Order: sequence, then structure tokens, then C-alpha cells
Amino acid sequence: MINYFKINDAWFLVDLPGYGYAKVSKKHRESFQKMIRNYLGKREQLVNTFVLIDSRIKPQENDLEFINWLGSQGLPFSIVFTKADKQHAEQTTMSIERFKNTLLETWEVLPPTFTTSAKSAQGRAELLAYIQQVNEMMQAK
Ligand SMILES: Nc1nc2c(ncn2[C@@H]2O[C@H](COP(=O)(O)OP(=O)(O)OP(=O)(O)O)[C@@H](O)[C@H]2O)c(=O)[nH]1
Ligand SMILES: [Mg+2]
Repeated sequence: MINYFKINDAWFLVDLPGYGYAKVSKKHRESFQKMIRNYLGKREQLVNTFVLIDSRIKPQENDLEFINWLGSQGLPFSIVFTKADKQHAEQTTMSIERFKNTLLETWEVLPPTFTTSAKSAQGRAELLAYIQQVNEMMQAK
């Protein structure tokens, strides 16, 4: 399911399903991936993709693969590390550093990253400010 959220009558926030970790068959996962890549690749109105990554886990092959795909297609994206409330702040920092270092093995520059929690609202202001900035840039074009 793709969920569209119309914000301020001005732009859409689109929620796509998880592309790999879901507890479904390999075949199902592959068709999900195809659908998501097709959507992102063909959507001309697309301004930015937020890749949500659980801040507790070590870099997963499917996340890295997807991020590398976005990069190879020249699709702008940012990484949102989620669930920061679920562990000590130092652990979150270490986990995110590990993720960034893994990306730096193949990429020269990192995309914008955000450390967030839906529970504590950590990172909310930063993320909203970023969205506003990106939208203003779009309007200026
Ligand atoms: N404590 C905590 N729980 C969270 C946070 N973000 C999400 N959750 C919980 O994690 C569960 C999964 O959240 P979803 O937003 O449905 O995850 P999802 O990645 O969109 O799942 P799919 O769309 O199925 O891939 C829910 O029970 C949320 O309440 C967070 O920052 N902190
Ligand atoms: Mg979801």
C-alpha cells in the first residue's frame, strides 16, 4: 500500500512500504523492490526520498543496496535514523557512525542524516526545517 498525505494543500508526503525486511517470501520482496524502484525512478514530481533506518541495527545489505541504487540513479535522498529512544544516546551515536562509515567505503559524500524518535520527538524540528528548506528551494525554481 502507498499512502499519500497531503500537507498544507501544498505538497505530498508519500509513505512507501518497507522494501526488504518485511517477513514475506523472497519472491514477494523482489516484486516489492521492483515496485518501489519503479515508483521512485518514474515520479517526476519527486523532490526527496527519506530512507528510514532503525538506529539500533548494524548496516543491512538491503539498506545499503537500496541507498546505493538511489545514488546511482542520481535521486536525492536523506537518511532518517529512527527509534533513538530505544537505547542509550551513545549507542545510537556509535551505531549511526558505523552506518556512515560503511557508506563512506563507497561514497565520497554523505547525504543529510537525521537522528529521530517518533516517541520522544527527537529530531522532529530538524527534519521539519529541512523539509521546509527543500520545499522553498523547489518553489524558487
Ligand atoms: N519507541 C519507538 N517506537 C517506534 C518509533 N518509530 C516507530 N516505532 C514503532 O515501531 C513499529 C513499526 O513502525 P512502523 O512505522 O509501522 O514501521 P514501518 O517501517 O513503516 O513498517 P513497514 O511499513 O511495514 O515496513 C510501531 O509499533 C511503531 O510504534 C520510535 O521512534 N520509537
Ligand atoms: Mg510503513
